[in-house]
Amino acid sequence: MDEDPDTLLKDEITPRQLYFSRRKFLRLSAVMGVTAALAACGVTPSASGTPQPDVETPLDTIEHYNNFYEFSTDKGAVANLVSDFVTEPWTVEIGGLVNNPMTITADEIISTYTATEHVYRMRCVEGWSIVVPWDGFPLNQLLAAVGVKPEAKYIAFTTLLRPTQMIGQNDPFYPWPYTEGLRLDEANNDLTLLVSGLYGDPLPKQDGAPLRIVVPWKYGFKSIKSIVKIEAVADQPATFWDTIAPDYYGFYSNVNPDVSHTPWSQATERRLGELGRRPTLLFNGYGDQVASLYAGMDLNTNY
Ligand SMILES: Nc1nc2c(c(=O)[nH]1)N[C@H]1C(S)=C(S)[C@@H](COP(=O)(O)O)O[C@H]1N2
Ligand SMILES: [Mo]
Repeated sequence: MDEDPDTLLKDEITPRQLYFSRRKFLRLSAVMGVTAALAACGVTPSASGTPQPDVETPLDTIEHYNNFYEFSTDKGAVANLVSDFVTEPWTVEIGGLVNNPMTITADEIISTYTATEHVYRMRCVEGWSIVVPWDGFPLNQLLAAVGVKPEAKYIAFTTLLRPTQMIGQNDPFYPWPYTEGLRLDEANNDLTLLVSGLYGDPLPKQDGAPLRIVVPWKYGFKSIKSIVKIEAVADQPATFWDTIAPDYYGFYSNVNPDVSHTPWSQATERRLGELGRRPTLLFNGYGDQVASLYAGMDLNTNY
């Protein structure tokens, strides 16, 4: 970009939709040109073994197809219900078994740690998937700064509890606030991100503003939104979905086409925007980076 943005006429600015298709084109050409770019671009092997490029899901789709039960169980309704949700100021408490517990604002976290783009597949346990260019940084940077004590074996996360704005929290059926957890080594894996943006812009409220966790090799519900607490703990923490339906949604919930602990199969998925279904990959295709975390574990019983 050589032009001084101030000298550009309004109607010369590339429309957002075109900007996104241009990104798509660049990604595809990188895939065709350089084999080494395959991994960086998140290329998925197809059933036939031929690499298929992961095309980023359009922002418009990502912003209007949301699971965020604090607002609604209707995926299409969430985006319309977040307008009164106040995400500024926002405080995050980091504590438990750590040497330097801290209460820090989301702004401080965002300005202290450099966010970079990570294009990840996200696979929902319901059987759909998207490809998202997140802006974030590895959670292990923050955990190193607070100094996790050796007794800590897990990291527990908590979403804000504010039923006046998160109207879904008035439904007493659910164990609010939403909670999640990771084993410490999972939380420290470089793929696990603290995310503050999407497509180069701050995170939309419906996607978990101002800060969420993203764990791409696990079903989407592990990627907890709008967090206010991060705690290092000794014992495996209770989680929202494991509390509601432990037989369906185990603590690990690694994406696994062969283990369908839900009444429906997890073997295939519908990539939003595509016709038909594609095969689901073990660890959502991130086995190279994470399979070693589960060496010797029976994935059928540890779901
Ligand atoms: N706090 C909270 N986090 C949540 C959820 C939720 O209902 N509440 N839904 C989860 C589920 S099931 C999925 S698939 C993803 C969806 O993220 P997205 O709307 O940004 O695509 O968020 C996860 N994080
Ligand atoms: Mo999900």
